[in-house]
Amino acid sequence: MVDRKTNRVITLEEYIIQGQNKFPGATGELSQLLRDIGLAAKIISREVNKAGITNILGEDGTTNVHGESVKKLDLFADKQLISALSRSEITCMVISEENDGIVELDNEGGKYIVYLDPLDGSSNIDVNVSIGSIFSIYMRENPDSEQLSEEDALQAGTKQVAAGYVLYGSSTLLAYTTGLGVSVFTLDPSIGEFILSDDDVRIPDHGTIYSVNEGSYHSWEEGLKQYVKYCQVEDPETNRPYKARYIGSMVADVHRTLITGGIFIYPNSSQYPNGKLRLMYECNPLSFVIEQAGGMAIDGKGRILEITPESIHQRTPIFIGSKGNVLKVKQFLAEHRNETVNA
Ligand code: AHM
Ligand code: MG
Repeated sequence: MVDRKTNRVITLEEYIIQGQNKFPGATGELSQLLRDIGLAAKIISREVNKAGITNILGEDGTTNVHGESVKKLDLFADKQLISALSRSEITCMVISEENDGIVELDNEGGKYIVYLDPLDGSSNIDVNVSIGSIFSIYMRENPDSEQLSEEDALQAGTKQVAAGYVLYGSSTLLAYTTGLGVSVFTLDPSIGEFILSDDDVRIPDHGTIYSVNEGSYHSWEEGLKQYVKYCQVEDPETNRPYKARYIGSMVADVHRTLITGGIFIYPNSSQYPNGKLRLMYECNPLSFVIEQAGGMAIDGKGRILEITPESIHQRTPIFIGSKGNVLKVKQFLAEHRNETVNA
């Protein structure tokens, strides 16, 4: 995307500074934090792209806090992001999928708390399929308290001051929101800069793609089974049957949903009674982005962003995407749960 006044491309750095200048008195700390994440994203992207030739692919041999095997690139991404966030004395603590408890940074006065999924979709790493990094940023609620604790970090998604993701796909892109719409940048590897590609992405109100792991069909509740059947029925008036697409990397599936419209679902099931995906570093940040683009994200009943968190690694079911599609699945779920829908 080209700056209309100067007729030249806009880099992530320039865009962040321009945004900051719109708020007289802004300290520039959030801008610095976003730039730090941008730097880590470039380093991770470089490593993801050459992973096959540097023996970094594959298992690390340990398991993370969820008992899942840790891939080497997961650890690399975790270290890069945490070290980037330690550079400027802005962030006091990080919570990451790869670490059991909170990670306190050596910045006592740091105002910000950052949640990270350093490398999402890790089962796709070894097979050259898109993966991503997700971030979610909060202000520390009690900046004067001496001891940092998990309680400081347990805030509802509505309190996020910024959130976004990096997608390592056919190109690397970074999308983020600070609550003023969604901006997307594409990495130009020849100059090592993220270049603005869209500064106000809008998700279509309705889409014709549904995205869910149908292998788990038999463990779903009845309302979801019926909704997926509805998606598959032929009805030219409503453009059905819809297309099914499932990458297995939430960042990639949600990014496609943002651009083309439709719905991504990771439901509760008999296998995962509370869903599989994590509220604080997967569902909240992506819900903030999708809502800012005009879409919707619910846990089957209420808004994801309004969930009061009880633990930093908590899971939630998620139904996220175009308003039309999310409202439709909500209706199916409610009908079969014998509830009334207040859409
Ligand atoms: P991860 O953070 O360990 O990579 O797990 C999260 C991923 C999501 O990216 C994706 O949507 C989901 O797990 C896929 O799970 P499944 O294989 O059960 O469909
Ligand atoms: Mg993940």
